[in-house]
Amino acid sequence: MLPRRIPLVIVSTLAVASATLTTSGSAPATAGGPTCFGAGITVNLGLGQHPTGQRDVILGTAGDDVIFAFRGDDLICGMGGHDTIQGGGGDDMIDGGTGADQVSYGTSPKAVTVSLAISGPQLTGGATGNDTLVGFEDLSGSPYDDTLTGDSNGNYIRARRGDDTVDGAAGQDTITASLGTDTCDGGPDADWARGCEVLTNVP
Ligand SMILES: [Ca+2]
Ligand SMILES: [Ca+2]
Ligand SMILES: [Ca+2]
Repeated sequence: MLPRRIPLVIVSTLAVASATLTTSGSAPATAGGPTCFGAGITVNLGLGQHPTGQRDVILGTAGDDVIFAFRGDDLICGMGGHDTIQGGGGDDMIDGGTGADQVSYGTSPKAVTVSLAISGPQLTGGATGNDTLVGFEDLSGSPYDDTLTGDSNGNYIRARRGDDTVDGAAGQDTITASLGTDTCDGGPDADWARGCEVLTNVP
């Protein structure tokens, strides 16, 4: 666990509004992705602050954060560590940062359609808004009938309940499905899947 002086370094760097976000012990935010620059941090998890139902600009810590942003068009930076992030309602811009990060739609009230291969805004369906996802390796769906797609990297995709359609795309993917009739395609490379009723491209 890094000391809490780290966020103080981040805040001073943000004021510069440079193209990279560098902190001691943490790599820059993902190139080309959403950044926390210019908008002003409203929720600094390193300072013990909590997201609200309004528009938040959320800065994670260098450790493993679990972030739920509630409603509002949030800007969320997971930063270092293996983060699990739920944008909630609203049009969110979410950057997992470094580490194996998971974007989750676990509390979505409706089914979602999400692809990690789309770098720009994507209409995720239901009440979860038009989200922009950057820097995520792992994807977790809703309890409903989701369509979940990975990218060219090795992804961990959790379909959860519902009749889900999952496509891992390239990379060595891990797919898990739960109750419902799930259709899973591992895509190229050696993938692993569990709980899929219809399974293709998985050895
Ligand atoms: Ca991270
Ligand atoms: Ca599901
Ligand atoms: Ca993949």
